[in-house]
Amino acid sequence: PLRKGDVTAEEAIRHADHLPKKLLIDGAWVDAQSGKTMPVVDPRTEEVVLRVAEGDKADVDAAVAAARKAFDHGPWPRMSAKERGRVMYRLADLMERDREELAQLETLDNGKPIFFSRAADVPLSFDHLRYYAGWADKIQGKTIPVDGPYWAYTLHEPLGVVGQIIPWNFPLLMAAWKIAPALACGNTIVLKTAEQTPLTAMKLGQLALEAGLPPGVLNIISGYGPTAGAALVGNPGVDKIAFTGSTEVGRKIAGQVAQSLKPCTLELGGKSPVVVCKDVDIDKAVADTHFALFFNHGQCCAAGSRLYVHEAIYDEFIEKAVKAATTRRVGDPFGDVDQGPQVDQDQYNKILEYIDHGKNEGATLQCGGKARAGKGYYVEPTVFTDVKDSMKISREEIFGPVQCISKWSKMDEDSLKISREEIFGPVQCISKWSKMDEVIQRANNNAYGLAAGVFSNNIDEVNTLSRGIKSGTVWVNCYNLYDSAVPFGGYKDSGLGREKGEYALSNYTQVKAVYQPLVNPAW
Ligand code: TXE
Repeated sequence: PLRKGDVTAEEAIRHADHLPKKLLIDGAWVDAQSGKTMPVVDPRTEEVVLRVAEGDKADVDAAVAAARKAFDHGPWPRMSAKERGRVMYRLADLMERDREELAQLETLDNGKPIFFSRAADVPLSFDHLRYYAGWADKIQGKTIPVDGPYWAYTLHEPLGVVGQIIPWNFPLLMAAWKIAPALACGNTIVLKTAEQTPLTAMKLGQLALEAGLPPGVLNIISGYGPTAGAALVGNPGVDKIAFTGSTEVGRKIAGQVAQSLKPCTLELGGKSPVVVCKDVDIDKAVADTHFALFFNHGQCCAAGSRLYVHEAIYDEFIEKAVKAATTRRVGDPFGDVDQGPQVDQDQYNKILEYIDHGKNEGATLQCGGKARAGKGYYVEPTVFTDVKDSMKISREEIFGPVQCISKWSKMDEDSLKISREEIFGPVQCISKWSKMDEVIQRANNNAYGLAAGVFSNNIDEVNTLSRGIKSGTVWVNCYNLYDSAVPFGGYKDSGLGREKGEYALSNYTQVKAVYQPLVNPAW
């Protein structure tokens, strides 16, 4: 728990000063071959706090060569699976040991409140390492009975060198989601961090070396997308690409890797619908749906960004949702706040443009709707109501603290006497259940399909909605749970494949079938 004022940005900057600020290639921290560096901007002040190496194609090629050597000749894919697991457990322990430093670096880099870095990002990250450390010695094939005097078995072998590209919204956690399953399966890695947030991955790289990860197994490149990122995707020495980021870039990457038939997993954007039925505890539903959207300042791919509230509770719900938004404490993320600045100028501008669209398209602005005066990328918590599905703010990912609420209604099946009471005669009552279908249709009438929320105390509604909505995750009467053991990924334009849980192991292994005679024919 946060003790107000118990940490300052200066302390975090001191931690950052001790980071290598270089590229991790083949177990050593090196400058970019070009000698170039790039700025790390503090989103609270818009000022450059330090500079880190800016890797590009030459550095990516060197990192891929190091990862190739580590895979083809190094101990990592060859050591006992238990030992691989032990190294990963050690890394998790070291992350836990340095959890406070990691949390401060994350808040400095990204702008998220220190409370959330401490309570969510960092512990979820080392939990992820531990979860997959446990899998390392449980990745196994099958024995298969076959026709004739033979038997067959399968080996689940690592893919080789994997290229992983991550975004800035959960920098350490996204690094953990990517590297943990890949390491457990025996692959070697080139990880490209987001240009906005390179710091916690540098600390992670230091800890990986301290944990005994052999050189070249985890290489980390800070750099920009069109240079370093594109070079990684295009490098023929990379056997698989895993990407988290925008749908636009994901599509580009999918096109590029299709040519080389490289496997690829993509975790992309979202516009997740949340359906609130009329029988809910309104206060709890308001609190949960507020968290669904405003968590991490709306910078969540799974943010509950289209809220459909039943007409019977719409007015009361809005009144309470607006109160929740207006009482949100926005300010310096090293203080006791709920919301810090957005990550950078681009995101800040993008969100403000969407807010203008909302106003111009006729949604009702209930609160917020502008930037906070002064320095820093702060955006006021904003609530739009009467949002129509055709509006841009309802169709596209805003990725900011902008809640969009619309009304839906379910035909009240119980309203007619013949429907409520026992007739006990030859009278068949057929009613149209169209409104529930309608809200499902509205929820699905969007290009994305990452996550969804359902708030209801009626089991039929819960089942109908959670099966009807096309998304990779459905949270029922809760939101934003991310257990390491549970798969996560998207339908439709939200991506390809699943991360987390047992499912992610198949992203980092390939299956080899081996046939053998049952008896030696020479006998
Ligand atoms: O994403 P990009 P941006 C969404 C969100 C956000 C929007 C833009 O809506 O507002 O995307 O954010 C690397 N080849 N999400 O511009 O560009 C880049 O360096 C290879 C949702 O930050 O996709 C970074 O490491 N890599 C999302 C990563 O891709 C390239 C999280 C993400 O950057 C590349 C972030 C290229 N040509 C944004 N171009 C989520 N799913 O959680 C960029 N990159």
